[in-house]
Amino acid sequence: TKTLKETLQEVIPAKQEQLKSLKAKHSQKVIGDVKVENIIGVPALKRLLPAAPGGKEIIAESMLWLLLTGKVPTEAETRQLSRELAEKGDLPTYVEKLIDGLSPSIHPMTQLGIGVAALNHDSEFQKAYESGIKKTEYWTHTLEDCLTLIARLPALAARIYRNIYRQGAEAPAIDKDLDLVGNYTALMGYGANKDLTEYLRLYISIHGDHEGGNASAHTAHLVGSTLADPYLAYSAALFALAGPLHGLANQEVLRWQLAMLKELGGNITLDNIKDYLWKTLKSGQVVPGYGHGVLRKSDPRFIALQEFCDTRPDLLKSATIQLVKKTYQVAPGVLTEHGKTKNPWPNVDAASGCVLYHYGLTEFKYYTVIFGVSRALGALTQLVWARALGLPLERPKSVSMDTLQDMISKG
Ligand code: NMX
Ligand code: MLT
Repeated sequence: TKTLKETLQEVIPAKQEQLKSLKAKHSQKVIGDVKVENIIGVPALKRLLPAAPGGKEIIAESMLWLLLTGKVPTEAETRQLSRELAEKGDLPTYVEKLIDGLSPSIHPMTQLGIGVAALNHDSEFQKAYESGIKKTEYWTHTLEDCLTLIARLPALAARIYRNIYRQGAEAPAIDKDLDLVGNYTALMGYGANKDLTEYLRLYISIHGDHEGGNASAHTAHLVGSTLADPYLAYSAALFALAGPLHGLANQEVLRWQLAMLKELGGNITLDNIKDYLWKTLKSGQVVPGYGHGVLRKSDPRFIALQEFCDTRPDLLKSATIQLVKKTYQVAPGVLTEHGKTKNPWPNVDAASGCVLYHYGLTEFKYYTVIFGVSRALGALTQLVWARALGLPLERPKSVSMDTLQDMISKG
């Protein structure tokens, strides 16, 4: 069985040639709009990618392999990657001490960003860069850092969870025979909760990537384009993810739903939900979990999470999940009538938190951290490829409004 690095070594030269030829022959050609729906869809991924032993849902390792290499991994490749990540997964003591020293009142996302940035203490890329490696070698050291970072994220994120919400709870050792998410839930103290673990496998796989242009992955790309190491680039990405228009919507949806449940009491009718939606909009707030920068239909990841719920009778009885379903019946109409958003349909965040809540992970301020563990898959893949293809420093042109007006008036 080939390792992930060996597989990448085979794939990269062809892509480098492809980029060279595209630039030489077609750099001025406009290719039109690419929609997310035109790219490989969630249902196909669910069918193709290996699950955990005994599980049904996609796991982070198979998604990472696909994202990095463009190939569907075999069962053996997936297990080998799980083991590699588990072996790299322990947190260095200096990061444990740093995180333990933070006040539990500091937001979990801030803590995650701090911990990830501090992990750059051990950056292979940084060391290799200082020793004067060639540009063609950048990607291998970047890959090393990216795999170490992905491997350590569960221990870091779980430590933050325990410090804030389960003070004094002991964490088990990382199980070398378990997948990344299996270890993550065990480290948080939910190892016995098999339903939550399966849900998190799906959640973490499908939140991993959404083109390169989403705010967090794009931030990692921008910072990475300065040749900052992957830890710094991903730490920056996490702070983009922590904004309420992006990943924090995960937490905001739950906060908004619980406030609605409290206000409506037992009266969860479609008309009452409509009124609550209008109240939210009239007070100048956005409806969290609805709208999107590029999607113009229900997010396929929202649908995948709904399907997860639809096959489990216990989930269908949950008050928060019923609320998600009822809100979906009326919110698109209300948002269309409101007339502002280009996309009145739900995004992934409209559904993701309520299942966590039902399975007992009720601390919704923590939810975006889980998104942060996941988004590393896509953002760091992009960084490896940026280095393999030698992409340049990102520097968009910036002009003042006066200059712009001048340019327009001169035609
Ligand atoms: N509720 C109320 N107003 C909305 C909503 C919404 N859910 N979505 C968009 N609008 C408004 C938006 O604020 C803007 O208003 P204005 O002209 O006053 O500035 C107008 O509609 C046009 O926005 P769009 O072009 O449709 O959306 P844009 O690309 O600017 O923003 C989001 C995309 C996702 C930021 C926006 O839809 C939003 O704020 N949604 C709620 C927050 C959310 O769920 N974010 C999570 C996104 C997914 N993720 O994980 O990152
Ligand atoms: C994401 O997964 O990052 C969101 O769907 C937002 C986006 O793609 O812009």
